[in-house]
Amino acid sequence: MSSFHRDTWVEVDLDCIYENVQAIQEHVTQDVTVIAVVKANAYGHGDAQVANVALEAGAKYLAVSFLDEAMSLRQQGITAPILVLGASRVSDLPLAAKEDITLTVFQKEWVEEATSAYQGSKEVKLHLKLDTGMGRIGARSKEEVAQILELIEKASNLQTEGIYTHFATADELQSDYVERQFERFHTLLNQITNKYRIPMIHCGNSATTLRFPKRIFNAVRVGIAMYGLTPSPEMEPELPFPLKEAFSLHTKLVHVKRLSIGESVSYGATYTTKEEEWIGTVPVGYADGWIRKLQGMNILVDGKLAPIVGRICMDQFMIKLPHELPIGTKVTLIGEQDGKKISSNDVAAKLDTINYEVPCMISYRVPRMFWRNGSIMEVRNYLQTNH
Ligand code: PMH
Repeated sequence: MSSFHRDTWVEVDLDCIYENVQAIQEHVTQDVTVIAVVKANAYGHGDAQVANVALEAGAKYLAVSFLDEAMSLRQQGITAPILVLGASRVSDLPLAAKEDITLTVFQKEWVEEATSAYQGSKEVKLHLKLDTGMGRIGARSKEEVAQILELIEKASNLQTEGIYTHFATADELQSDYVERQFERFHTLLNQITNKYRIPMIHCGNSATTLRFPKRIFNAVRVGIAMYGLTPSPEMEPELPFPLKEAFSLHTKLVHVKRLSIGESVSYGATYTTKEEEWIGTVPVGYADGWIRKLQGMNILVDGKLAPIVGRICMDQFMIKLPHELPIGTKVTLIGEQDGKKISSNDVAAKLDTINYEVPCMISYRVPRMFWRNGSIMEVRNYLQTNH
């Protein structure tokens, strides 16, 4: 277990993630493979810790964005299958083979190059990505899909294990666009499935999985819901089961002072006291991902809301305290105190962004503390290299 030497930390409640994955598995039935999306350090929650608990709860596959993220999981002892969702280099095929990592393919040229460049004897599993309207990566035409599958079929060391697409608007209750994507996916699949036997077919992110559990083929790629966050505010009233938010962020007051009327706080002197005020200094700043736009946000101290006053600095900011409080008093930026809660949704609303961005933006300077079965299971300080 690593140690840390600053009084600022993230808590990840792995019990919440366990329960969310179980609920998702029940929702889609046991026949459907849950692929736990743990890219970007599991949306800031800790890649290996989340992966392990998701696998314990029933997930059978993991997904990351690029090969280094998959390697990070392997280096932490994870042996479950891992799908890389983004682009990989042809020259990394031997590494993917050695580490048993599944790659996404979506270009005929890439597959052509791969079939000539990769001469290894060990088979590499591939999932073919189709672009049905996301407009990001994916083969779009019937012709290209057929050519890619044929090239892979001919290569003895490549296997098409899966075929998938990604929806752009599944979290919007207005369903026209997602219906069009479903339709295009079906059309492309129809020409393939009588010719090839592809074991895994998937199109579901969290929103699709929660809203259309009967239409998600035989696997789902679930990220945000596993972390206990709703894919969009408009889906909140529609949730088929409650989600448990796993991520919280805490710190402690490092300095407390009383300012008299007319005194200013922080860079630019943008905040001036209107009365005698108790001001607390909090050792978190924009380099921790707590960005300057959060000036004015309320956070929790002593069970009460307290506003951030003055500009947020790189490593510290100030709050207006409800009254005098001792140094060392716990401050909660995301999470609960005395029944009051600040959700990642609230931070996202303040920043005019989506909740996905909030745990992702809390930087590697902030250690993660992992709770499991009601007690601390592990602490990870990313600034220590011997973790
Ligand atoms: N599949 C793919 C291909 C993805 O890119 C993502 C998330 C997921 C599944 C999981 O989605 P969920 O978290 O909504 O369940 N990708 C992204 C992204 O690129 N930006 O925000 C989320």
